[in-house]
Amino acid sequence: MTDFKRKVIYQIYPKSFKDSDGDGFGDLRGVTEKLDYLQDLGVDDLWLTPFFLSPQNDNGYDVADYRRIDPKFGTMADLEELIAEGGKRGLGLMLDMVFNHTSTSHEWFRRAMAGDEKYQKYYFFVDGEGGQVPTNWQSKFGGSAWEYVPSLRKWYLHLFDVTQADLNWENPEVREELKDIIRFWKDKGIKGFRFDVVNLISKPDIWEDDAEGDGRRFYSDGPRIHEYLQELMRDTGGEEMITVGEMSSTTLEHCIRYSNPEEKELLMCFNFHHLKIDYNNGQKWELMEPNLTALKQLFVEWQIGMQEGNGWNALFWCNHDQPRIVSRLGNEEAYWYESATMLATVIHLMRGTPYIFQGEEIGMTNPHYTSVSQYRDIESINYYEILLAQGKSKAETLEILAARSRDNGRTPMQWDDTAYAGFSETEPWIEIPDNYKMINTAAQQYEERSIFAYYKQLIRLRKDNPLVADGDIAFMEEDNPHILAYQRSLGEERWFVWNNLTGDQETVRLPRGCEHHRIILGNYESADINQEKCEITLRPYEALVLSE
Ligand code: TEU
Repeated sequence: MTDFKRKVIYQIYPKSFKDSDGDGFGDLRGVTEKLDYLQDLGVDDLWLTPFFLSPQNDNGYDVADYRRIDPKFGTMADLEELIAEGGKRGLGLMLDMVFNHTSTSHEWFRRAMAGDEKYQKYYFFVDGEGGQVPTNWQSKFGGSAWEYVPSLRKWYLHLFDVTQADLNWENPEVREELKDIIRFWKDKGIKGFRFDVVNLISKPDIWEDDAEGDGRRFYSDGPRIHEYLQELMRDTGGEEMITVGEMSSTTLEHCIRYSNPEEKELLMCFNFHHLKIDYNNGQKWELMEPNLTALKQLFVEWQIGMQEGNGWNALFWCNHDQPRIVSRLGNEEAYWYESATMLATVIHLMRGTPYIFQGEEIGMTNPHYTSVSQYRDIESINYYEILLAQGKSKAETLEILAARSRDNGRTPMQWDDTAYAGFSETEPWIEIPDNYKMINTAAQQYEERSIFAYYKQLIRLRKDNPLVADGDIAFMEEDNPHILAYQRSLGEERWFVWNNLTGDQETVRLPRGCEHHRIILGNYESADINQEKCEITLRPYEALVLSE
């Protein structure tokens, strides 16, 4: 499995992709309807977020049965059709395995609650000393990470919602159950897996309070994490699959181990450090202007670090947990096209495998909701109350949600300018941004100068040029916080990639060796290169790629 370096993966949030049966809720047949569109874009594999049986308290990340499809999304026959139709178009399917926790509606948890000791050992049911909560750890969605069960006189651990109970990977029976689930889906023709918060699965041996934080330092990249991943891959034929781990609050050292082929763990990992550069003091719910210097430093650290350690990055800006990147780091009004295409260039030509989140390829924006009633996400709704209780005004709280809510990435895919953006024939489960009349696939798919066409070119470049997949990376303009620039090289070949991260004009030096260049790609009609002075002037949000 080495072709993953040549691939571009497309993430689908099925609930918001395409509704085929008119209930306002996207489904698997909706995905099948749009396969030609995805083939035209040129992506390789499709990662679908969870559509398994679930009470949907966390939009499917609370799984009640890993082998059944939630009727809201369709049937097993629908999935089989999607696999077959995808296969005809060279599109492989990747599933999202939520193995850190199950829904409290899962049969295992229900049996545990009914007193079955075998299943209590599948989770962390803990006696608190003197009836006290076992530790002061906080749930990532707000409040304590422990819930008391009076009938058992024990507490159970939930790092996420109270209806998402953490599984006990220390128990070998749990590990065998999870391996069986992988085998089940592989047999159905699934090509790969994205493992949800997989670096949180190994918990410490003793439960202790965290005097410094919310507890994450005890369980992120926990004590037996590498052993568990190796075992899972060894026993399920991991080397035949596309595998990516979602790593929460991780380190470079661990990610090298997760993705270095010699360790036989995963092919690649997501980390989130570059998406916290607008968190004030690391706090998601405190707004701050993006720190571009920090952004650059993080890219340098992770790109060079992973290269030296022979690890592999999953490259991304957007997913179903993140605000839209053009709203966040770009300028969605004055430079919508330029900033969306520049940000795409940054990611797609670095060393790693790029992921596109549905709608990113047409420059979809945040919806700019103004009322709490427009939000659906459990985290947003919890934090609305938490922020108000902290004394923030309603207006300030709504401003924070509008910038930070995970719902920003979950609005329906904008297919055309008809009612409900062509997503559904009826009112969708979550409101569509007003700009769908202008921003939609119909307006872009066959236009020469469109964000869609630009993404298509970036994907093509990776397929046609081994340098993009296999080349080395080195950074340029390291001291200029406004320009993110790097070189890629393979053998005799060398490319230079410049990205102006700002709305101001910037002049940079043309590097030696680049006097007789060729323009590979750019998001302005022509490049402003002064050959005599050996300079390039980069206009607002300009991206420019030259080869020697
Ligand atoms: O997300 C993991 C995660 O930690 C975050 O991205 C989370 O949204 C953030 O810390 C909250 O501020 C994954 C899934 O992508 C997410 O949708 C699930 O809710 C979560 O795991 C639990 O399964």
